[in-house]
Amino acid sequence: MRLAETLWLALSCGSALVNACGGHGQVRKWSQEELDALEEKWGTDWAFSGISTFAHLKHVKCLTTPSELYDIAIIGAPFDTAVSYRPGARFGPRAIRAASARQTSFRGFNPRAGMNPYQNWAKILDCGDIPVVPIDNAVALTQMTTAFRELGARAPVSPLLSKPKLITLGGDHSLALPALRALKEIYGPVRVLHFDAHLDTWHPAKYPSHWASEQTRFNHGSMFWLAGQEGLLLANTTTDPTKSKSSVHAGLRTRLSGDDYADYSDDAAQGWVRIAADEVDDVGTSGVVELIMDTLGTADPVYLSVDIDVLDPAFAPGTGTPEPGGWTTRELIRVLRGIEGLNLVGADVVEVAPAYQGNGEETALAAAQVVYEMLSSMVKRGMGEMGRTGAAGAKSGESGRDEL
Ligand SMILES: [Mn+2]
Repeated sequence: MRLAETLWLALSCGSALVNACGGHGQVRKWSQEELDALEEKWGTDWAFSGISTFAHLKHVKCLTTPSELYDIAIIGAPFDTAVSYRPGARFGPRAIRAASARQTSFRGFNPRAGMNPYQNWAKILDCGDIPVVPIDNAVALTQMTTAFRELGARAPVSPLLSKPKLITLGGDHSLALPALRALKEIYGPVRVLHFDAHLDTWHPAKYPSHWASEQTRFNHGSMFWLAGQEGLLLANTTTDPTKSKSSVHAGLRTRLSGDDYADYSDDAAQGWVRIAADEVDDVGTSGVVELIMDTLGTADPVYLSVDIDVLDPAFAPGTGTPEPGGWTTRELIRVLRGIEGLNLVGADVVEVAPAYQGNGEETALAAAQVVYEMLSSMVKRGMGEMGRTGAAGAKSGESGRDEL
């Protein structure tokens, strides 16, 4: 070795940089103080900086990281080949993540709930997307069912939960079927609270075609009919008359098949209560909340499914089957805030198809806010079980911040 090289090595590797001489099996050990200083210096993201995850949450591809535990997982299901009209919801998860950018843990306090879901007892992760196959719906259904089973059966971090909760970013609405299959295995049959312009309890034959097949039965308008057939919904499995109407639609304004109310009769026979979009004008958002809570109660497990087309196309144009005459974003959020007492065991927001809206991101912004309200309700219920309340309702003056 020439003198100059020897000198250089001695100077660099013999100095404070000694452990940075990588490539020879030496890895510098960073002290916690140094790491804290780096975090202090570079660790804060602006709303518009950083890689896009939901609300800047830590991203882990949970399906390939079975050792990673969480209390609530955000999981994308970018699938849209079971739709009956406009495709495009496969781009929903990334649009919702982008629209959630102004949600951060340091400015995440929810004044109505009196707590910050991102600084509380729950470990919340963005688990990435299920890589759903777009060219074979039978495989896609198997993939989604398998993924929800694996993610939903994992041990939670908090002793408050028996299992973690999943919030799915759709994707078209058919993903509710695999989600309910996974929930059945953990909780038994569940109730559903379904916000939508449409019934989605249609018998597959209501999509008439000479070319109908076994596979065409699985679509984004029939998944709740299929769920009932598979015994995933409480009403179809109980003889208790108080639970014969176990699930609720809210925000309906769909046209019906044929020349009568047969679709409604079919729906009622499957155990659903219907709240039309127009009813908000008569009873207000608080009346809608009352109707929902009277049916669902606070004890039974509930799956909350929000089709963004429950909103009027003026507020959410970026969706596959828009129907005029829907709720405003404010009305939907107000109703969601009123139902925080439900025992939510899983949720989704679906049918966000960003290609059909302009640059304003209205649809995805609404969906991101819906997820924030879902998270707030799930975390707040856990606080209640710990004997804590949110800051707004606290009698002892304790804050809603994480002290665990
Ligand atoms: Mn739907």
